Amino acid sequence: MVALADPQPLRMPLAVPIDPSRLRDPALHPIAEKIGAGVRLTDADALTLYRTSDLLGLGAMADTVTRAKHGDVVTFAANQHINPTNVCVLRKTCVFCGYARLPKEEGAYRYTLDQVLEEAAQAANGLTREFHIVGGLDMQAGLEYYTTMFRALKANFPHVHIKALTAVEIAHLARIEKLSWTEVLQALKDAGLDTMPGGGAETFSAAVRDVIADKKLGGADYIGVHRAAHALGIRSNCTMLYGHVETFEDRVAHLHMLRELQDETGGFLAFIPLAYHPDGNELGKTLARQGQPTTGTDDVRNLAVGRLYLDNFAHIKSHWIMVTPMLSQVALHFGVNDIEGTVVREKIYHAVGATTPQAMTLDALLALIRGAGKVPAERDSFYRVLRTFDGDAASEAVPVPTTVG
Ligand code: V47
Ligand code: SF4
Repeated sequence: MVALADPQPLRMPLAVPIDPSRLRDPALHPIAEKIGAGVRLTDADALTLYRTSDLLGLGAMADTVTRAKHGDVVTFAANQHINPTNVCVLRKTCVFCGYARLPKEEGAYRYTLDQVLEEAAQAANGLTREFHIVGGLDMQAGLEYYTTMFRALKANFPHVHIKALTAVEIAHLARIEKLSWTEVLQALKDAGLDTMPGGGAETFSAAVRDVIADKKLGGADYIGVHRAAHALGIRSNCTMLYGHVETFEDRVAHLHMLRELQDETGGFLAFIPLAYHPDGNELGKTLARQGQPTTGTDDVRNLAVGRLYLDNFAHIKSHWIMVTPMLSQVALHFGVNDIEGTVVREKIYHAVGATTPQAMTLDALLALIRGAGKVPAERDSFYRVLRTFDGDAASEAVPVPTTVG
């Protein structure tokens, strides 16, 4: 077992007093009392939080806990997304995904190493501190494809952290290479993998997976791969895809599994609820709310419930690409302390119809955070604050870029 890099997340529920006059729904009072006493919320409490119509009361509780953990600081990272291949063996069975292609299908691509390096070259500006690398389950992109890629990226951009490959991709590599998850993870770590992103979780419920991702790695195995990563000292994020066919009970069961692994390893850095986008994918055509994305209230509710139920997580992240920058700004009062940052050329969500920009300038991100009355801070991939932007200037003498991406 390898020690996990600091900082450790807060592993215990915090005792945080909540002003009962801010809660309109009486069902929230006993939950607020538990939070005030530092008592862990039950699954039934989480269901109450999902069902309450007192959205502002829920937000008040989530915001109080967030302030106790992070004050007014909201972090972001200057990262760059690279999606090296959209070829995926699950293309026909993950019916919510509009990004994947079969090998011979129009629009299919697989980058050569030179193409990856060319795309990564934007990091030469010195601003990008993290590559976020995910793609399809491509039979022609085995372990060596990725180890060669990571070694080359580290050689060319030694200052850039590599956050790469979801649990589903790790399991796929293990299967095609006939190796264990741990062997794959160790080889990738040796080649330069620093942390893992949280994609591929979807909703863990077997009944939901039967409908939306029939052949995909199951929830218990998603947890198993993250456990194996944490044991090697590789920290990771986790996600939950919501707003498709899942129930509130499914969401709570999903959060339960994440909280249990976090109790065990402390290896999760952040929880990121992902709003299902119905355009450009098969599942969207079958839903009653044809063409409609998730609602703003459901978006902030998922973030707030995550903040309150996942008491052993330090960071709750909003993904502005999917829920819009405006909603992400409001979410800063619903438990969010981190915003998916200055993303360069996001492809996965834009393949399913996201109309948000593909990248945000630093100035726009700072304005968004300040507009919510919060203090922006740039962080590294382990959530260590690198510089804060209180007032109009950065706290350190690091050159302030005017645009990123
Ligand atoms: O696993 C795919 C989701 C995820 C759709 O760890 C869809 O820092 C909505 O996990 N509508 C990949 N979502 C993205 C992801 C992520 C994003 C940002 C930061 C991090 C992190 C991780 O995107 C997939 C899937 O759950 N996805 N299709 C869709 N139609
Ligand atoms: Fe492949 Fe991932 Fe899309 Fe599923 S969600 S088809 S595993 S790229």
